[in-house]
Amino acid sequence: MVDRRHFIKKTAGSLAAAGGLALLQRSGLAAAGAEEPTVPDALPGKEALIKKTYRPPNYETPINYFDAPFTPNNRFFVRYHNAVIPEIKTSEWRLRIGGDAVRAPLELTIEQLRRDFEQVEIAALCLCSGNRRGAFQPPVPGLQWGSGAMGNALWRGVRLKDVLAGAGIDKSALEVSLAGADSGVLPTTPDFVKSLPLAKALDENTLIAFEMNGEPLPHWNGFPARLIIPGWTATYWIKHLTAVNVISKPFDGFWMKTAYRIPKDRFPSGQFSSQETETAMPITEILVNSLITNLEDGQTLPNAKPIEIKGVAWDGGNGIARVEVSTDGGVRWHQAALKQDYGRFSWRQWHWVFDPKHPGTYRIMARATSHSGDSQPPEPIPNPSGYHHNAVQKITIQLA
Ligand SMILES: Nc1nc2c(c(=O)[nH]1)N[C@H]1C(S)=C(S)[C@@H](COP(=O)(O)O)O[C@H]1N2
Ligand SMILES: [Mo]
Repeated sequence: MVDRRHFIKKTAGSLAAAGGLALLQRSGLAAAGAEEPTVPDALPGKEALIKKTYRPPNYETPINYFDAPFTPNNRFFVRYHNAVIPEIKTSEWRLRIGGDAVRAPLELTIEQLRRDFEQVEIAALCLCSGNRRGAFQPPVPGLQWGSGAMGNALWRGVRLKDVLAGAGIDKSALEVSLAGADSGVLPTTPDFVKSLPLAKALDENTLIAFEMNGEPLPHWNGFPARLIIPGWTATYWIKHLTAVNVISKPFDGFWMKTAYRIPKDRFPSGQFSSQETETAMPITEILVNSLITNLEDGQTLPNAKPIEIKGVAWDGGNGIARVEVSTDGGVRWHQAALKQDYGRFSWRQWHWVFDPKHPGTYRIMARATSHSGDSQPPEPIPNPSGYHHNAVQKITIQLA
């Protein structure tokens, strides 16, 4: 029997070559997406991912896909705040550099961007601020992400600082605001616009990327160009980038002033003083964290053979010094082996072989420590929007 779900999946798949929500909208399938359970699990051009919402598209990656050092483009998570996501033709795309603190506004085509500036490649983890929000107790409002709102990739592009140098920065410059081509359905919806402190915009690792894992960016991950801010959570990694403004005043849009903020007293300094109040600051640097990628909570395994426990660990750019694994709920810890180092902004794969002597229940935990000496807390740090969940993971498995 070809049920509706199957039909839509197939239809979505056949749209993959052309790609894009606009096609789904034209085919009338997008309307079905909002409320009905019979929506595709695979966006055009993507493999089936875990759907949180369809409009706007929010899909997380199943954690067993994190078994590779780089997350394949067609398995990479997708996160949008607004539902109107135009399909951009490279010939029509322009990047506009402006703002009140720029000397000579610039407009660049994708060819100019590729040709006129030095290209660099960097491995970096793209991590949603709200990854693991669904694990907060008590629950907090927002998308109830599991652990798959992240992905590690090799990004190729040009330095934002080189592009800004082309326009010339005035002494009055304070922040750099960033906007993409997507927008809300209603004119009243605030556009997803973010800003960076000038120093971070001028950091040599801050890129305007046009390639991901050796291929053009997928539509859903920001084609034809997006920001890469290695070490900072992905809220600043603006997709379908169209406007970069160098400004002399703190940017006061909704997504800076109201959203993506954390209490100042509970987290390390945010490095974004122009956006801080007495009590709150924007979320910025990624905290040290780890994830077990090949075991599930509640899983039953045969006792007969050794189990290789595998995972990934990351932080905001100091790099991972060690990962320890416990199988007895944190009484004893064993040092895991770290795999290849792709640079301080990449996650690091690790593994450790557990050779259980008896059947029974085991509490598996993993704990990463960065080169700065920071380690994961036993419980997540409470904050109203459920960001930065980096508590030590606890998984219970049965060996039968
Ligand atoms: N244009 C645009 N860029 C955006 C967003 C968005 O809604 N629109 N969301 C940001 C957030 S919060 C995240 S987590 C990342 C997700 O990147 P991905 O969809 O490529 O995985 O994109 C960022 N860039
Ligand atoms: Mo995010």
